[in-house]
Amino acid sequence: MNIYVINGPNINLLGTREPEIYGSETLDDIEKKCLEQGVKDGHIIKFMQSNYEGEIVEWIQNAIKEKVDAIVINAAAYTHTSIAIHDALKSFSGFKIELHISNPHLRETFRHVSYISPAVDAVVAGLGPNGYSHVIELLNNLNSQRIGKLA
Ligand code: CA2
Repeated sequence: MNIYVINGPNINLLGTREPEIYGSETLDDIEKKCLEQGVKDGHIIKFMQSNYEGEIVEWIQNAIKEKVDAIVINAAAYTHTSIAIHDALKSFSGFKIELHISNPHLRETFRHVSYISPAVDAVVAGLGPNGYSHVIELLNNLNSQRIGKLA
């Protein structure tokens, strides 16, 4: 499969502070593990991070154009605000997984709302930095069965 892993604002700061919430790995460490898992499973993975909402929208549009099979997205704070990313994801017909390192439902109430969840097939949250490679592994089995897909 061809997979885009898209990361939103401030995720480039992973490993620099708040290790009790996000762990101590850097984004480079996470990318490395993710790509290793991808090679093991025979996937082509493009790993991206941006602090700009419009750039994330363009990457999703690019995934549509390039007929990418799956998007894994940690939209970070844009999860809780972005109708633009919601709309772009709705237009992508491949498999979509919303990913969070922490479990936003155990945190401040403003993190309890996700504009991304209604536009994706599945949500994975609270598994720490390892969530990324777990999700890549999961995609092997989930690709052919989009059970419960309402979006
Ligand atoms: O748990 C997640 O993965 C989040 O998407 C992370 C976002 C947060 O806004 C979401 O509610 C949940 C924040 C990412 C910022 O990460 C930092 C890590 C270390 C230092 C500073 C920021």
